[in-house]
This record gives sequence, structure tokens and C-alpha cells, in this order.
Amino acid sequence: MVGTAKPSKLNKFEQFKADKDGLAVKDELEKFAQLGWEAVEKNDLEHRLKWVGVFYRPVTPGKFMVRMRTPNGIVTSEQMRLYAEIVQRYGEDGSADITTRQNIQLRGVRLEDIPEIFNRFEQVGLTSVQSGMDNVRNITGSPMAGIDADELIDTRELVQKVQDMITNEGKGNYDFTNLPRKFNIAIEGGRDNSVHAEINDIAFVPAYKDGELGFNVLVGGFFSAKRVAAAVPLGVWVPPNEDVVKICRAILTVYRDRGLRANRQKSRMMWLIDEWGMDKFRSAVEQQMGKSLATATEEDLIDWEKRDHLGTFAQKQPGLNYVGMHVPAGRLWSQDMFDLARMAEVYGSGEIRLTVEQNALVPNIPDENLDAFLAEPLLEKFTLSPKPLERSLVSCTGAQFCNFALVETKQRALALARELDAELEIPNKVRIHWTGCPNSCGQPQVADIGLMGTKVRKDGKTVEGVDVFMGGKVGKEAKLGDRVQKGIACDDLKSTLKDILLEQFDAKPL
Ligand code: SRM
Ligand code: SF4
Repeated sequence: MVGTAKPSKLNKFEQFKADKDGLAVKDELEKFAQLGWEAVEKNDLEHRLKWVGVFYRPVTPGKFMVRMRTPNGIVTSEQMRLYAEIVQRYGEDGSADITTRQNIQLRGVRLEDIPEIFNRFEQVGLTSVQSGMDNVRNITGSPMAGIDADELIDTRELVQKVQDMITNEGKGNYDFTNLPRKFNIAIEGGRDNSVHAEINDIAFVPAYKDGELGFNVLVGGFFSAKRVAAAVPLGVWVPPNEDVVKICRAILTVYRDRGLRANRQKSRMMWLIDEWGMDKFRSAVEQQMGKSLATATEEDLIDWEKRDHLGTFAQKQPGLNYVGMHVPAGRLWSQDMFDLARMAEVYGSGEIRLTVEQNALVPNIPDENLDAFLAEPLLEKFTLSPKPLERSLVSCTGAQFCNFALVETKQRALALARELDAELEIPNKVRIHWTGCPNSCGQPQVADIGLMGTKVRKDGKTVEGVDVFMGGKVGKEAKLGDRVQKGIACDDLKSTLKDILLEQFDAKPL
């Protein structure tokens, strides 16, 4: 369904969506598989396939990326094994990444295999539908949901219900496939804002009202190359029930029908909120819901520092534990995924959880299985206590696979963190986030030190470089960081970072 706000001349994205809804390619996958990717019409290949989570990669033509949906970051061992099998067949081209939205992306996938892969997804309850372009991205929730003794609200069921509403239980839902732009939703149920609520278009954060526990609703958070904005209070409180689904539907409907579409640089929901003001936006949402909403009256309950979940921890269920493993730069190979699946089955309950820091947890490990789990060889690669810089490293995809990238990120980020960890004693964690371009997928604005790829002139040549962001704060009183230095050539970055760490993070040379 196309919204009512029709600009007089459609930009090229609005035009191709009006010509044919992106979701329509769902029924053409067999045909594309037979045609071969080179023969697929350009808009179908480069854009519409993203509506079913299939991303053409101009950097590696013919080797596609598949972006899944992983509600609340929860993956079963069966699903993880399927991921392993899918990428295994692509040899060196086949890998997977844990994303900054606690999700999985598969790499190296051939278009001719998509119909079979999608059948196999369905058999294990997976979907990649509506995971790219003008759709709602993976819905995040606390990776500790249901196992954290200090949890306020278990978000698992709510996250799943919101996803089911948006995607028609994974089958695809034309109601929400033509939003003005991408859209992010997060539902936080813990005390430490594990999902970066403030950078979502809709965020639910736990709060009381009249003695009842529910959520305050924040809206409009986003990052883009042109502008970044933290989410602001809608002024509304909702109970942790079907109303969460209903308000998501109402906000999405208002945004779909009234959101700004003329200029894609000004189409994220915050631009509509700015234009209308919050009162008008709220009444439009209430009108859409067909009832007035309760006004939020209390502060949210986010009062903890953000945890990174790495290590071994007791769960709220007596005798059970979860183990959080560090996955360097979020990169997984098929053997890693086979191992994770097996370990989750043998020692736990067959469940794996992903974090927005691109790491993996295995929950529900009984005390008596813990030693054997900790002796598994995978833990030499995915360690429980990496050194401080590597520990908190986050990196977007970068130039290896992303055509927007101005720099290579993941390998450089890891190499630099390891070198600096070897040369410095750093008393506390320092969260370094790399992002390959101003789109900010690696969220440099939430980091202690954020590095954003750019091009720099050095010795008469154009070379890869970064802008440096600092001051991002997460957890309680989350705050976005600012750009503090511009245009540092990557070759000079080690000494710049060393100075910052020595001067501002109490590091000492080893
Ligand atoms: Fe992103 C576009 C990767 C999280 C803001 N993002 C892209 C594309 C699809 C561009 C492309 O077609 O190549 C990248 C795919 C590269 C690839 O091959 O992997 C890409 N974004 C990613 C991931 C994989 C980074 C990562 O390594 O973890 C994350 C996938 C999350 C997921 O599972 O869905 C990812 N992207 C984010 C986030 C962080 C977040 O959501 O917390 C942001 C900033 C928050 C936001 O959206 O408000 C983000 N991505 C963007 C933007 C800028 C949006 C804007 O309004 O301008 C783009 C470009 C666009 O949409 O035009 C973009
Ligand atoms: Fe690609 Fe830029 Fe996003 Fe990194 S920040 S994944 S380089 S679009």
C-alpha cells in the first residue's frame, strides 16, 4: 500500500517502488535463479531483492549477501547449523557476520541457490523478509531476556509479535513494504540499555506508571550521513502487552502515509516529527490507534552501566549459566557456526544469542556442564576475556563487501586493536567502533572512540583515513559522541589512538 503523501515528482527510489513493490520479487525468485543474476532487471537486482533480504554486492558481483531477521538476537542450534551448511558450500567466499542489530548476514550466496535456501529457512522457522531498504530492520531486545535475574520485562515474545505483525509471520506484508525510508525498532527489558534504544526510530524502555511496569516510548532516533539524532520521548507509556504491537503498527502507518518522501536525505521519521511537532505527531498516532494513550509520568528504569556479557555468569534460573564469547569483528566461518550449534546442543538448551556488539552467548548451561564447555577449542578463538581494546571492538562491514565504504574496516580494526593492546596497559574497557562511511552502521557516535572512514590527502595522494568521534556514552544517560578530529590517514592512526589512550584513558606503555 502506498502512502498518501505523494510528492509531485517522484525521486528514483519512490518511482521504482511505485512501478513495482519490492516484495513482488518474492514470487520471482525461481525465475531469477534460472535467468542468472546478470540477466535480472537492474532495479530488481540492485534494489528490490533487498525486500527479501538478498543484497547484490557490486564489490563481489554474483556473490550475494543474505540479511536475516533474528528477533531479540535469538538463534536455535538448528538454525545456526543451517547457516553453517549454507556458507560452507561457497568455500572461501562463504562466511557470516553478526551485525550491529544482533542479526546474521550470510556471504557468498549464489542467486541460483536462493529458492532452495529459502525453502530450508522456512523449515527451521527463519526468514530474511523485509530486512533491507525501506523496511523495518531486525527488532532488537536484551540478549539476556528471560535469563537475567535483574531483568524488568522479558521482551522475547513482544519482539516476535512485533516482527510477526510487520512481516505477516515472515510471509511478507505489503502493508509495510513501502515506508519512506528504513526503520529501526528496539524493545529494552533490562536496566542497562543493551540495545542502544536511543538510536532507534521507535524504542521501548522500561518504566513504571501508577505502580505498573511497562514502557516509555521514544521516537525518531537515527543516524544518517546528513544528520544524527537521539530518540526523543513520545510522552506515552504502554503496558507490556498487545499495546506494544498496536502502537508500532500505528506509528508505522502514520509514518508510511504521512512521512516525507521527496528527499531521501530527509525521509527518516524524525524529519516528520520535526515538521509536525510532538503534539501533532502523538495525536496522529492516537487517532490511528483509535484511543488516547497513557501519558508517561516516570523516568525510565535504565540505571545501570551497559554490560558486554563476556564471560561466565549465573542466570536467574538456579544452576544454569550463560557464557558470552567474543567473536572478533563479528565474523563467523562455517566451522565456527557448526561448533556453536553443537556446543549449544550438547551443553545448553540448543539456543544461541547474539549481541549488538557482534558477539555470541550460549545460555542455559547447567553447572555440571560448565567445565566441559569452557574446555572446548572454540573458546581459544572466541575468548571470554580478550584484552581491553579487542574486547569492545565493533566494526561495520567496510570495503571488503560494501560499495559505500571509503575504507577497509574489520581487518584493520582488529589488527590495530591487537597491536595497541600489546603495547599498552589499559585499565578499563575502551569501546572503539569503526564505520566505513558516514552512514554509521558501525555506530561511531555511541563509542568511547568512534572512527568513521573518509578519504584523506597525504603526500600528494588520496589515501584511506578516518574522522575521530569521542564522548559517546551508553547505558544509563546514553549520549551521542561528536566528531573531534578530521581526516587522519589510516597509516598515522596508530600514533593518534595511542596518544588518546595515554592521555584520556589512563593507558600506560608496557
Ligand atoms: Fe547499515 C546501508 C550494513 C546497521 C545506517 N548498511 C547499509 C548497507 C545495506 C549498504 C549496502 O547496500 O551496501 C550495508 C550492507 C553492507 C554489507 O554488505 O554488509 C549496511 N548496517 C550494515 C550492518 C551489516 C553493519 C554491521 O557490520 O553490523 C548492520 C546491519 C544491521 C541489520 O542486521 O539489519 C547495519 N546501518 C546500521 C545501523 C546501526 C543500527 O541500526 O543500530 C545504522 C545507523 C542507525 C540508523 O539506521 O538510524 C545504519 N545503513 C545505514 C544507512 C544510513 C541510513 C540513513 O538514514 O541515511 C545506510 C544507507 C541508506 O540506508 O541509504 C545503510
Ligand atoms: Fe557500508 Fe558505510 Fe554501512 Fe560500513 S557504514 S557497512 S561502509 S554503508
